[in-house]
Amino acid sequence: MAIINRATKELQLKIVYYGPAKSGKTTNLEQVHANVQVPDSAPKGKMTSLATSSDRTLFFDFFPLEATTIKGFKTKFSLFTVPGQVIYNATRQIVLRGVDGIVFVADSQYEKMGENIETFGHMTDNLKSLNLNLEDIPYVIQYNKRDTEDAAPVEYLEYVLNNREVHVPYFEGVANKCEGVFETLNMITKMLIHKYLNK
Ligand SMILES: Nc1nc2c(ncn2[C@@H]2O[C@H](COP(=O)(O)OP(=O)(O)O)[C@@H](O)[C@H]2O)c(=O)[nH]1
Ligand SMILES: [Mg+2]
Repeated sequence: MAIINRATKELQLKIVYYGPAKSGKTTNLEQVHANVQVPDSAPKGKMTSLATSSDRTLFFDFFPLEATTIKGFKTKFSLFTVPGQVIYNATRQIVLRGVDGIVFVADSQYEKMGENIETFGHMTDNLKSLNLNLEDIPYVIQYNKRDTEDAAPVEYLEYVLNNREVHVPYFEGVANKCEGVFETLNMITKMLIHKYLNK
């Protein structure tokens, strides 16, 4: 649900980074926040934390430097992470409300495969309870932690996590070194801009 502000001629799109605990969602957001290029006239928002007890939901807004004017509207992106632990499922559901695009940050390590699959399933369920279908929401997958010793081959991850009717773009990541972070973000923003341009 894109937010259209006719007074300021802004279109606001919400991107949620979803995935199991410790897969690197917060690291992705921190890297984007630290390194994203924005126009001088529109500084990026502060990284804001919506504190739950021990895990955090983070978000910030920015206007990309590159021209992203859609039908005369400037496009602002709001990036959110969800708390990783299953006990915060209520929060994760709230964060998904009004989502326009999703980055699913998977942990490449073999031992995390069960958690990856389970979290993907919970995400689909949480969307359903908000009357949203994954099929209608642009999303990409990031296979993060490619630098770890027991990282599964990408072909395996693709087979396990990207085997739905529509095969979505995926990226390999080493988020703490900012590898794959902007490739992932650029793709989801491109997909969203494409979607709203063609409306
Ligand atoms: N080795 C490795 N560690 C990573 C990578 N990305 C994130 N981390 C680390 O993994 C831990 C969990 O990351 P975090 O972003 O907090 O995960 P979140 O729970 O999904 O938000 C932190 O210690 C990060 O520094 C990566 O690509 N490789
Ligand atoms: Mg986090």
